[in-house]
Amino acid sequence: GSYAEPERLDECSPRRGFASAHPLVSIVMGSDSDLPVMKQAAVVLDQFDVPFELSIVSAHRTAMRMEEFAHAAAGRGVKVVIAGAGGAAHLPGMIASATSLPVIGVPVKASVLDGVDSLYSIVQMPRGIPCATVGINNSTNAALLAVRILATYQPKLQRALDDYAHTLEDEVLAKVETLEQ
Ligand code: RP5
Repeated sequence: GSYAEPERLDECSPRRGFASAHPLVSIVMGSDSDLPVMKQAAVVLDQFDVPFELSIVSAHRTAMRMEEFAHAAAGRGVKVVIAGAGGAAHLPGMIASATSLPVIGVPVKASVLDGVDSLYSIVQMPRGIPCATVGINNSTNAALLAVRILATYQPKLQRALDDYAHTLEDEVLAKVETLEQ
């Protein structure tokens, strides 16, 4: 498609690569410097077998591309957008203003302000334009939230999320057991 990934992204490609023909989730980020944080979302979606795409869309440096991306996303079959950005992190909110799809913003720790600037930029949306916000650098939770949204109409994802929750629980209980021995 027109949002093919730049070459450098290939280096940390998870199992199936970054560009599904029919992505349900679109992961975008303001710069390839966000990739070390945002690739974790790709890994999680891959684990849940959710088709996704991943690319760079900058609100400031590629404003027209961002508009085009946001307007076209729903028509291409995308159900959820995950947008990561750092600093003056306008990307998630601006995408949310140009699509009615759910948008999940990931504040990336990118500047001397330690990501608090990114968090505030994403979380403080004006009334009427919602943008879900996860913790600083927590693209794992963005992906899991996207899976939860898709699970509202895909029962197999609901079951996979239940299994995932049990795995987390088992991991903690195993640690408790080790401590108590
Ligand atoms: C934002 O500015 C990006 O999302 C990135 O987090 C930050 C720095 O970008 P680079 O200058 O490294 O490209 O737009």
